[in-house]
Amino acid sequence: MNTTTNEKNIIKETKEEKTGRISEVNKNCFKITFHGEEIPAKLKGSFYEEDAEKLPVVGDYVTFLYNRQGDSVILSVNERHSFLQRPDQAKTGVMQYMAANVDYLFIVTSLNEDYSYNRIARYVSIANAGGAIPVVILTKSDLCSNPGRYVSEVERISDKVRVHAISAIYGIGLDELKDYLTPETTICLMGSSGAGKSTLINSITGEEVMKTSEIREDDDKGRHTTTYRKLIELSNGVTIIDTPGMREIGMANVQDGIDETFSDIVELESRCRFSNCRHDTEPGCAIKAAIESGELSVTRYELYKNLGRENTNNHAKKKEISKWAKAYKKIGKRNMWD
Ligand SMILES: Nc1nc2c(ncn2[C@@H]2O[C@H](COP(=O)(O)OP(=O)(O)OP(=O)(O)O)[C@@H](O)[C@H]2O)c(=O)[nH]1
Ligand SMILES: [Mg+2]
Repeated sequence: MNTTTNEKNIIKETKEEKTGRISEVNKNCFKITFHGEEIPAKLKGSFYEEDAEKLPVVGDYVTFLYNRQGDSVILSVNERHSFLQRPDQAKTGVMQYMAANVDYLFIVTSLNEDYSYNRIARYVSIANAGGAIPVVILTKSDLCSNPGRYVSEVERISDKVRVHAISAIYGIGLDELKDYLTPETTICLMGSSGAGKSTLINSITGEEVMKTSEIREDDDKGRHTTTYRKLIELSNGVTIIDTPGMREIGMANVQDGIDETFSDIVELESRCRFSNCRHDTEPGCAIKAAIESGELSVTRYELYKNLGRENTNNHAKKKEISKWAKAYKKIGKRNMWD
């Protein structure tokens, strides 16, 4: 790909490559944090030939040519140590790439109508698939008479999940989060609108870094106050990524994450007498035996099966779509009047 005039000018002016971190993405406009500054940047032309998953997302470390006068140019994305993705809301199987280089995914759910065991399990699988550690934060404990009940329920999803019940408003449970707030750590917050993600960030930082707003009284739903993903570097060396509330969270490309979340079920399956056991009427079925003895709960097993099924269906859709996209790209490159 040819270097554009703008790119040439920047190369002439600085000739210096720097490394920074993507703090915001807005279509083709990016912001990079670099020594406490936020620098506007665009992509080098050759990126437009790349697959979507190779484009920079919030949290990516990038090499760029620094331009003090205008947009800097992003040259490449450094290798990621974790990468969070999910299928888009329309369930077309097209993936949405959410954040990179996240150490802990804070799955934020409030202890009101928003609480959903099923949704938490989905987020946990996404964190496990993407290489981030899932931490469930049950917010608004001040509005709930028995937060402990929910904590134990979430703990039963997987032994790989950590759970904390907090109240950002009353400062309850915030001390427990200190262990995560260590220098060079990146924490990403995800969850429904109104769950209290931005409020929690403000409580952690002790400043109003993010805007928050009241939820609707009739159904406890939020107002989509945070509208784009935003990376914030705190003075203590912790990096936080706030995200807009998500209505639903689908499964695709995360079978490994589902298997990790439900590793005990995978292990039980491997103990069935027949390797192709459908856990139905086959003799020597370890799953049925575990359910009968009470070792495995039916609800949890059903959840594992449903998430797996959804993941497989969406994966098939994704493959079909990428076949179409590739064919379309090829046609697009030929002369239109051929
Ligand atoms: N009672 C109570 N209210 C809380 C708590 N945390 C947040 N809230 C309230 O919940 C409402 C929504 O909080 P936000 O922080 O804006 O929620 P959000 O998750 O960032 O929402 P989006 O930006 O829309 O995704 C606000 O009115 C907060 O004051 C809490 O611990 N207890
Ligand atoms: Mg918010």
